[in-house]
Amino acid sequence: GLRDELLIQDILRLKRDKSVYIIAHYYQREEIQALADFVGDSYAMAIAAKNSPHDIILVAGVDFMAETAAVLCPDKIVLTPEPEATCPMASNISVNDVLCYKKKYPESIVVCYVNTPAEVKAVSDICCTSSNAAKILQKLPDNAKVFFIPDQYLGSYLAGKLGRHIDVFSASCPTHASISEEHLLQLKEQFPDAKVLVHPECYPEIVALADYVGSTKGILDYATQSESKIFIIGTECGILYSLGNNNPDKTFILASEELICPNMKSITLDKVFYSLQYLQTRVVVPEEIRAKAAIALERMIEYAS
Ligand code: CIZ
Ligand code: SF4
Repeated sequence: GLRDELLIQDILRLKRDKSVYIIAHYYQREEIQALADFVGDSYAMAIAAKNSPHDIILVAGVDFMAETAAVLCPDKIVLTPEPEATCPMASNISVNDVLCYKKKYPESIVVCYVNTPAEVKAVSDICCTSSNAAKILQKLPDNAKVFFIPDQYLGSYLAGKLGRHIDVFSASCPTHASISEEHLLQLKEQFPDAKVLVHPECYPEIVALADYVGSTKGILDYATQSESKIFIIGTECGILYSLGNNNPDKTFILASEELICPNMKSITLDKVFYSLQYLQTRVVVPEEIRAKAAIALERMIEYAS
């Protein structure tokens, strides 16, 4: 409505006046993605933060994304419009979980999904995102004992795909868990021409029904390159904005009506406005943790490129 229009104008003015670079995730609300300087997955967001043209970065995403920017850019000011936008999967793993495993298997390699707190990255060997996990795992020695944290479904999907044993932690994403096999089968029957594109955070029985399994970026690229005109999408609904923008002639159907991440959606225009107005809330990672987490993240960037 009109109020949003005015708010967007105010945000764009503040962003320009204060030279703030806004980075948003594909799962953000449409209006937030529309006003961002950069939209991407968490890997691309990390690179964008490193290459930010401004010294103040506002991260529209959940806490681990803002922390990642703070870890990689110690000389920049990183803001979050909503410090309580957390990720339940990331919050489910602790430093102690990793240290216990390491104690048992000191020679193991701990691969942490980007969905982890900075202090967990700090005790991990290498970080990965869903767009580069397979590539990174393939570069590890064949005989290495690998502990993949925290997403059990992404971990076991990768183990199957790469044909290697991987120990996995037992957390998962409640949003991606909303897709039921029964409903997906119904949709496939209703739309027989549709290609099914799903995120590896989904349950294995959902992944098994997919034509393509991949990250948000992977899903976007697949949809754009595909000859097909209709797709069933198994990831958070925010992706529909970029899918639709890039493919105005194609139809996208969500695999569940509950593919809404409440934490991602807790970032609103109002909160972005206040964040820019008061340059709050600043995300600070204690230097001792930051320096160690940076090693895992920089290693990811090196191995993924
Ligand atoms: O890595 C990310 O950005 C997430 C959370 C999902 C994806 O597949 O891109
Ligand atoms: Fe975490 Fe799932 Fe939300 Fe992604 S969609 S931020 S994994 S809860």
